Amino acid sequence: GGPASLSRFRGALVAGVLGDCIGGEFEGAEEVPMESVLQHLSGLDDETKGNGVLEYSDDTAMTRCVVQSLLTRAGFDEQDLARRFAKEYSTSPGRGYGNGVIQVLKKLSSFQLSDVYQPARDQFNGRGSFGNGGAMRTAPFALTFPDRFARLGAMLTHSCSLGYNGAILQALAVHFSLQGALDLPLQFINDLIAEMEEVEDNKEARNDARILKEAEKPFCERLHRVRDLMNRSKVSIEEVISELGNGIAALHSVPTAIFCVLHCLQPLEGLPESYGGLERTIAYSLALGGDTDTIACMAGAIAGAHYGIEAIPQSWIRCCEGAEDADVNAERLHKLYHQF
Ligand code: 8NA
Ligand code: MG
Ligand code: MG
Repeated sequence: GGPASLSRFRGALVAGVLGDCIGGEFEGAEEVPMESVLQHLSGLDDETKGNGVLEYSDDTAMTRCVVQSLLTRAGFDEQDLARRFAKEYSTSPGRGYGNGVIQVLKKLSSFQLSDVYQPARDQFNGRGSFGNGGAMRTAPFALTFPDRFARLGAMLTHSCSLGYNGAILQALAVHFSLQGALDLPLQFINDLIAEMEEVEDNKEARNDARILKEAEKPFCERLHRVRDLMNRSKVSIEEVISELGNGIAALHSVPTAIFCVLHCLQPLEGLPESYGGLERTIAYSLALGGDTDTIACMAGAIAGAHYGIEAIPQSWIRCCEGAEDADVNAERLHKLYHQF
């Protein structure tokens, strides 16, 4: 509890929105020169802009559903959350949802649905989605019970273990960061590996990994790569992309987001000296290209939890749709959690 924890939680929810809104500019781009990133970011300081000019996408739209559901139901309620996802999609279908998840969201609108997890199970010939759509919306779960809620919250759309385990990893990363764990980066990554060793230690995970020709414990393997990259003195963008990925699969984006945060704890060559760690993290995430909005959203949430709300530039908040809402709701959710 306490003011430190409130600042961190506000930071997590607000910086997640910023990553999504600011990162949308480069979503799907194969190569993003740092120069373009810095130009985009310096445009946010332009006083003539501002007041929500950068719209949020599916990442924030779904995170807002999670927040509203937790607040309204005072806890996790899959029926309520499923209804909110479906309603949000039918109200604003143009927020850049993944091609597969749209089918789930349409089915979730149906009134006579007895099992809200069934539409997700039917995806991709019964394999379920391994996209990062479950992981991108987990920050609100990170204050308490991150693994259980993140898993259930993700399974409403992502029933493949490589999808929902990515959501668990992202929630755990935000959870540890909220507790100040990034003060000891090596301990942080080792703790995540230890947690994921257990999370991936079951039949479903091993089966999915085998079918998709991944390592026996795919997220653990990727986290080991993150640790190897952390320990290197110089790492190029190309190496990060080839080792960790920048794609729409949770496996190719959650460990990447974690790496972005770790890599940006110290000043980086090629980034303005005026930048703090939070700005560095967002800038670096965008420079990777690929699924930039989602990777910046996830990295933003982890970094925001570490640096706190005070580290976030006001001008960035003013430019991003939904950033002020996220701040107000973070306070409400923080209050609610501390009644438990
Ligand atoms: P999803 O569940 O539709 O998954 C995204 C994509 O991953 C699918 O459309 C498939 O191509 C692929 N995929 C997932 N699981 C499987 C599987 N088992 N077998 C084969 N292919 C599979 O959507 P999501 O909610 O996970 O979203 C992931 C990303 O897509 C997010 O970054 C989101 O922003 C979105 N996205 C949107 C745009 C856009 O048009 N604005 C561009 C890129 C990504
Ligand atoms: Mg998006
Ligand atoms: Mg995306």
